[in-house]
Amino acid sequence: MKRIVSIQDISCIGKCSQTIALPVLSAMGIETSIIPTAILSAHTMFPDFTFRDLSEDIPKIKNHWLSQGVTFDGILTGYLGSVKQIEMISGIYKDFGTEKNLIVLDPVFADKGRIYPGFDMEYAKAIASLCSQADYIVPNITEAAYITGIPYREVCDMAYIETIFDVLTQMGVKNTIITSVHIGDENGIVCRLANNRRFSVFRSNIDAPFHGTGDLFASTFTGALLNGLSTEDAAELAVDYVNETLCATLKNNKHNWYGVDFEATLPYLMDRLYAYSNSY
Ligand code: PXL
Repeated sequence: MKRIVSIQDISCIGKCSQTIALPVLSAMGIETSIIPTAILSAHTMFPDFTFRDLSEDIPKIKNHWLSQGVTFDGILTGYLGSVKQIEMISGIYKDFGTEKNLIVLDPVFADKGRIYPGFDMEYAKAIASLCSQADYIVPNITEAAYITGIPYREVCDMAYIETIFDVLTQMGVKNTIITSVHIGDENGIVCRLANNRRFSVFRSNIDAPFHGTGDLFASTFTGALLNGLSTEDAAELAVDYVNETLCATLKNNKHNWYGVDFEATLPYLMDRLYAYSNSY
């Protein structure tokens, strides 16, 4: 069985980060270890959330694992609490990264043109410096704009995306998937791989302002890669699972305003995953 470590916060209410990564990766057949970077009473869409920084624990957890000879097939990083933690994660990549394992970084700090509460431009610059250490980065379009220093545009086209890719390449980033790209009536992802191959996956736009969909994409994409899917298939599966989940959430008129019903669509994810696995 493949083993991954998911490094992101625990939000006690409001499905996102670890409370999405853990169940989704486990359901995809991957042993999922975690490093919680912070504990919040609820994700930051809630007013007055509490925040406990767990930075002190990160080196202790890392050193214990090193003393036990623990290894990972994958490292998935999401929401981090501070610039100091970015340096710690860089150390984790150096200590646990190998030629063979997979490092996926979701540089979570902004969406829809705005930086999330608690983050600033200093954080954006610091996370940009971590991007070249990952095998894949999966920023949304807002984060990609901040990381590259290119002004965010709500209405974008492929020429704009190419400008972002060019800067990311200059920064030494290997493979990038930009999410939440709206073009016309569609929403999707655009990918540029290290061998300069490009592809995109677009579906009809679903207008639903839920938190956690980026985390759902990153977890599913990473889990699919660890299950042996190609980058294209992993990205398509992740887009479709997020869309299926948004549709199911909106159909449930008792859904919460603060999170998606991804549990309801896990059977869809399993069916699709097995179909891909059997087709190779
Ligand atoms: O979904 C990303 C995310 C993760 N963790 C926390 C968040 C958010 C988005 O706002 O607030 C705490």
